Parts: sequence; structure tokens; C-alpha cells
Amino acid sequence: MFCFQCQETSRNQGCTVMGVCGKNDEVSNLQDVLIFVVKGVALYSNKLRQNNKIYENVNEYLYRALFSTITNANFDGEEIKEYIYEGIKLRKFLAKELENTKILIDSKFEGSRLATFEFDESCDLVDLAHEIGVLRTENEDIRSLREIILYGLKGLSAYGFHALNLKFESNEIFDFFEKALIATEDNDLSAEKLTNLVFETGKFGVDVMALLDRANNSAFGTPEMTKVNIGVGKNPGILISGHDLKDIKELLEQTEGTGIDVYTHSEMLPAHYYPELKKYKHLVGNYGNAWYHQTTEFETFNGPVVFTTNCLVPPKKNATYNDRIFTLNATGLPGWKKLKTDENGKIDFSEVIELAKKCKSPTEIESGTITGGFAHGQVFALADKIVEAVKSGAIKKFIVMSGCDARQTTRKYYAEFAKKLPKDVVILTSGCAKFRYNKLNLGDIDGIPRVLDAGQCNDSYSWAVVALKLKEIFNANDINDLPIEFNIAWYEQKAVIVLLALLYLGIKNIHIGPTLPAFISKNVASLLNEQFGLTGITTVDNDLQIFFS
Ligand code: SF4
Ligand code: SF3
Repeated sequence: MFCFQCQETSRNQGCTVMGVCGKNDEVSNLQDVLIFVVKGVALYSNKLRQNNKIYENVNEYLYRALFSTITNANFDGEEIKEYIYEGIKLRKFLAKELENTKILIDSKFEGSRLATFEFDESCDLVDLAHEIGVLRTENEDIRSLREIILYGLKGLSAYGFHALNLKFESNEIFDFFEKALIATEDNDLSAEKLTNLVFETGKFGVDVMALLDRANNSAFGTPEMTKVNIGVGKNPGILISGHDLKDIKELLEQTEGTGIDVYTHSEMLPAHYYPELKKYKHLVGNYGNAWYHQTTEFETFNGPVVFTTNCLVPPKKNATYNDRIFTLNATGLPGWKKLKTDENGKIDFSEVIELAKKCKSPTEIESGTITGGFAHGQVFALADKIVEAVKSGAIKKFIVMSGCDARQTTRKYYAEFAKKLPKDVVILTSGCAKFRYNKLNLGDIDGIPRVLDAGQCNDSYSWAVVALKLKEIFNANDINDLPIEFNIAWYEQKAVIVLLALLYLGIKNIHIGPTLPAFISKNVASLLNEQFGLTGITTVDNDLQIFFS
């Protein structure tokens, strides 16, 4: 295996024996095969799309299959194999459709392995992964650019998948998605062309986040300032994690009146901010912290847990909760039950509910409330107050600290950084990064909380919208003239699409940490630094100097 797609990659170089995330050699190799198959499907699908032949099942497959290869999404080799077979079947179906219409795929791919790849149990996975995986590209810079594009597309597929679940889709985004997938297999593309494609991926990152924002807002209302309980009630509970708001809505509908309470975990916390979700009285609170605390928090939760997306952590040997965990969509782990959806996309939670009824109520691990719900709609509602605070000097600066949290001890940096920030600085956050500082009671400035949480990682989009609005209000020539700094924590590939989106919007001098991605080669890093001022983090004190001196 070779995988270097996330921030925790071994020695910040690559996982080669076993993933730090727990992904084994076989699953990693199978995911390489799946990615290759997905690109093969894109090859045919894109030609047909250009001729206005669009297949809904292919659209859904493309997103779901690539999503399953994101860090901590799917550890189930058998399920990955099913996706591979499903992809090959779809590709053959599309090839037939093309044949019928007498259209040809690009001649450079005709008869290529990408167009004709076959897979069965007799294939040597190790050899295959070597031939089609990350290390197939020998040139370090081309490899870096190809993988940046691929990881951006993985993030895009995740956000696109949630939007699609709510029946929001964009043919233009699918078209780019397929073209970019194919481009990562095109040996004729120069570093310059690939670099342009990296930035174009950022454009479609903005588009897909905007689409998901519209989908979520149309379905569940505009997020609003909300106090979320972090304690527990007396009823048995179901804990739901991940990013898919349609799934939690269905769970809330099906648990209403059953005496079961629903709690959110990690990236599902922002569900509490949406009027159409918070109206359910039995959505009682958020239990616990960022994803990696699940190995202890699922023990004390006592009831069933539903994963709608990553981040799954393979359980410890002595875990007692394995028979209480259910997965949905692109997620999977051997031994955990997979919930199925019917042909209308409806999920049957009855098994989860019956199990919850037999479980003890959650054990309290903390109490009190946290406040969030500051997506662009709510921030605009407070715009006068915020602008006044900036003009009076009460707020000196904003710092965007969106992104992910993860296990490495070096991430203590983010809590310390938040604590040591000048008192006239407001943190703008989204994603699970916030769990490092959203319980620190950092106070408020003239009634404006010093930690403004917009929501999930995809809601980083909100900060871009807010920045553009402030640019207008303050009549600034350039978004970079505003008193906003960016200190982003990254972990998995959704953070990659968020970063590419911010670069596309022209945001300069972004700091990312705790380490620079292993998949960014030295030359590509220099280019990003020269063109955008993109850089890493150093020490808390030094970075505070850089941002606020
Ligand atoms: Fe390693 Fe991260 Fe890949 Fe897991 S996802 S194998 S930790 S690089
Ligand atoms: Fe990612 Fe696991 Fe936090 Fe959406 S999902 S942010 S790490």
C-alpha cells in the first residue's frame, strides 16, 4: 500500500504497511483499484454527458464511490470490492450506450487500460496498486499535482453527495468532476496544465459548497444562533455522526414520540442550528467532541450510534460498543451493521430504534451549553453590530480557524493559540477543528461571541461569503485588505477542497497546519507560497506575532 492523503500519514511521508488511521494494506490497495475504476466510468460518462445523455445512477455512483475512499470513511474491503464491480458494470453499460450513439471516447484512451480494466478475485492487488496507485507517477511534482486534484475531487464528491441526497445537483459540476478525474490519468498533461486544473478544482469547490449551502438552507431553513446542550437527559438515546443532514432529519422523524432522544456527535453538531431540525424536542444535545474521541465516548453513550459519513475509527480490541454501531451511505467497517436505503432513498431506522429502547441512557461526561449557528445568514443579520464593532475598534481582527481536528499532540497548538489570542480578535470557525476551543469560554465583544461557529467543514463557504460582504461594506479593493487572517487546521480531503476553494477566491497568506501535506512536493509548495503566500504554522507565540503585530 501507499497512501499519503491525510495529515496523520506516517512520518509525514506516507503509510506503507498499515494506515495510521487503521486502514489495512488490502483495503488501501482496493481503494486504489476503485479510484481507477471510477476514472474509467468518468471516461465514458463524460462523453455521453457532452452529448446530453445523463444517467442519474452514474452520477450517484461517481460521488458515492469516490467518497468511500476519503480518510476514515470505509474500512470494509468487501464493500469496496462491490463498488469496484458495480463500477465496471456501469462502465460497460455506458460503453454500450456510446456504441449505440456511434460516439467514441477520446482516441488517446481507446483500448487503454482505463477504458477496459477488468477485476476479479484472482488479481494480484499488490501489483495492481503499484501500477495504478499513487506511485505510478514517477515525477514527484506531477504526482503531487495529480493527487492534489484527486483529493480535492474527493472532498467535492462528499459535498456533492450530500447535495444530491437533497436532490440538488449540477451538471456543470459533474462535467468538471469527470474531466478532472480523467486528466489525472492523462500522461500528455504538462505541470502547467495540471496546475491550472488545481485552481479550477478550487472554483468547483466553491460551486459545490454553494450548492450544498442552498440545498441545506432550502430543506432545513437558515442556520440561526443556537445554544446547544452538551449534557444528557434521562431517556435512552441514539447518537448520530457525520455530515448528512437529510439522514438526521429522517432519524428525527422516525424517533418522534418513541421516548428515544437523539444526540449529535462531532460534525453533526451544526444540525442543531437549523430551524427544521432544532424544532424536534427530542433532539436534545451534542454528546462529546471531535471524531477521534469516539473510542471512549461511544462506550459511555450506552446507546446506538449512526454514522452518516466519516470519520470512523476502527474500535479497540476491548471495545464494548461494536454491536451498537450502524453505518450509512459511503461508510463501512467490518462487523458494524450497514443500514440500507429503499429505492426512494428512505432509510429504515427501526432496528436502531428497537435497540435504543433496550439501552441505558447516556452517561453524562460534561454539562452546560455551547453556542453556534453563525453561518452567513445569521452573520448578515448581525452585520450592523459587527461593522460597528470593527469601526469602533472593539473588534480589531477576525481569524478564520476552520478545518479539522485530529489526534496528534501537536494540535494542542490550536487550543493554546485560541487562548492567547488578543481579546479583541474574533475566531471564525467551522468543521470539527472547533472542538479544540469551543468550550474554553472565550467570552464576547459587545455581545458578539469570540468564537463564531458557522457549522460543518463545508460551511467554510460561509466565511468566504462573509468576507466578500465585508469587502463590499468596507469598500475594500481586495479581500486581502480586510482585517481577516486564515489559520486553517487540516486533516482529510474535505479540507483540501476547502483550501483550494479559498485559493480560488484569491485569499492570500493562509497558514495551514499542524503540518504541510505530504502530497505537496517541494516545488509545488514553493509555487503555492510564491503565488498565494500559503505557508505552515510555527509556534503559537511566533504565529501570534506574524498575525497581530
Ligand atoms: Fe495513512 Fe491517512 Fe492514508 Fe490512513 S488515510 S492510510 S492515515 S495517509
Ligand atoms: Fe472532517 Fe472527519 Fe473533521 Fe468535516 S469529517 S471536518 S475530520
